[in-house]
Order: sequence, then C-alpha cells, then structure tokens
Amino acid sequence: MVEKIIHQEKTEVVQITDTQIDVEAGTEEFTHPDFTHPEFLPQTVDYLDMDRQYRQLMYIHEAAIQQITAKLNILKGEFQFSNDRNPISSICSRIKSKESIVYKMQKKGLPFTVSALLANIHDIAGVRVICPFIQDVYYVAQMLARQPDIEIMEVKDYIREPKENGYRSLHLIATVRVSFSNTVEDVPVEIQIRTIAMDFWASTEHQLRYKKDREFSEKDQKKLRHCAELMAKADKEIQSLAGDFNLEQW
Ligand code: 0O2
Repeated sequence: MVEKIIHQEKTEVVQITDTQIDVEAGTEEFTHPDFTHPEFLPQTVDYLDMDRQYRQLMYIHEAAIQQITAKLNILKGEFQFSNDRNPISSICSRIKSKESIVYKMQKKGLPFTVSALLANIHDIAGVRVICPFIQDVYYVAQMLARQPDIEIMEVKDYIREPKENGYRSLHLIATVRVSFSNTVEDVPVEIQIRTIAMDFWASTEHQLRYKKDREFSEKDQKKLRHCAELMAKADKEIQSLAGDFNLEQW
C-alpha cells in the first residue's frame, strides 16, 4: 500500500510503502542549499583549512542533527505513552570527522574546497536509528517523510539489496529545515535506520575494518558475510514471531 508519495522539485519521486521505499531519481545532481551565502560564510578563500569557515559549516550540520534528533525523540516519547511497544529502540548521531571527510573527498577525486564538499558530501551530519523489527525500520522512515520540514532526497535500501560484504541498513539522505538568526536553511542529513541485529553486525564489522594492523582476507570476508546472513535470518524469524504474538505493527 502506498502510504505517501513525495513529489520533489523536478527530478525525483519517492514512494514510501509499508515494506519498501522506492526512488526514481532523475539525472540532475543533488543541489545543496547555499551555505556560502555571505550571511553565513565569509567567502575569503575557498579552502577547507579556513578554520572559521569549517567550524561554521560543522555548526550548521550540528544544528540539523539536533533538529532531526529532537523530532525522533518526540516520536519515541509519543509511542512510550500511547502504544504497547516502541518502533524506536535508540537514536545516536555523529558529525563526520575531518579525517573521514578528507578521505572521502580524496576517494572521489574532489578538490578540497567548500563548494566541492557541499555539492558532493551529504553525510557530514549523520543520525542512526535502531529499531526492534525490520518493519519498524520502514515505519520510522515513513514517519520522518511525513514531517513537513523534512524532505527525503535519496533512499538507499541496503536491506532489500545488501552490500556485497553483507551490510544491511536503510539510508535516507534528507534535508531538514533549520532556522538561524537571519536565514532558514534546508540542511542535508544522512539517516541510517536499521534493526538491532543489523546494527550488531555493522558496529562490529566497523571495528574490525578499522583495525589497522590486519587486512581482511577472503576467508574473513566470507565469515563476515555468513554472520550477516545469520543476522538477516534472525531478523526474519523475530519478525514472524512478532506476527504470531500479534505484536503491534504499523
Ligand atoms: P563514517 O565513519 O560513518 O563517516 P556516497 O555517500 O553515496 O558517495 P558512501 O559514503 O559509500 O557513498 O555511501 P553509503 O554506502 O550510503 O555509506 C555511507 C555510510 O554507511 C558509511 O559512512 C558507514 O557509516 C555506513 N556503511 C556503508 N557501508 C558499510 C559497511 O560495509 N559496513 C559498515 N559498518 N558501515 C557501512 P562512512 O563514510 O564509510 O563512515
């Protein structure tokens, strides 16, 4: 059942259904709001090492995180008193580290300029939502898409189509409207939504991946993929148990 269709300007139609999210993305590139407006960022030199400029940028994204997190906490709180159970287990967030930004820009072959950063890196602000059941993941995405000041720009459904290494998660790139003293800006945030089992796998895999003195062998990768399959199987069985117990679904 199609719950909501969001028509975005010119290029995209995002359809959110009970069990899936489809995006037909157009060919135009994602256009970032103009954070370089003189009200915000004095455009003296367009280099990332301009400390003040960089800190201002991070502040704008931090504000967007606060906005999304507040919305999610309000939804979580609402479920606490009005329902038997909660589709949100926990919420966490991070601002992408400078090292991670530089690494990603290098990987994409981008020049180290503010404009290249804003046009190409959309996960400076990141929020992660952990849910008990797979169905909750899509429900949380629907709730966010229904918010009037949030626009879903892009959906990557790594649950329906897991990454080759076994990674599963629903990723949304959304903009959230943030009011500052002189302007209102739609700031991009990457929202990762996944189950407890998916998060267990991703968090441990992340730790292993960043263990610098050991490379993943073919055998390690196979083991990890196997663990991801086990998590996926557990998620499916738990979801079916939820049905057997008539646990509230949305
Ligand atoms: P960190 O430390 O979270 O900043 P794109 O943004 O489309 O140009 P990208 O960044 O590959 O390309 O997008 P994608 O696939 O949506 O991944 C973004 C984030 O998802 C990653 O951020 C991770 O947080 C998470 N992620 C993606 N794949 C994996 C994976 O295989 N394992 C784990 N544990 N996490 C993953 P960063 O920038 O890699 O890191």
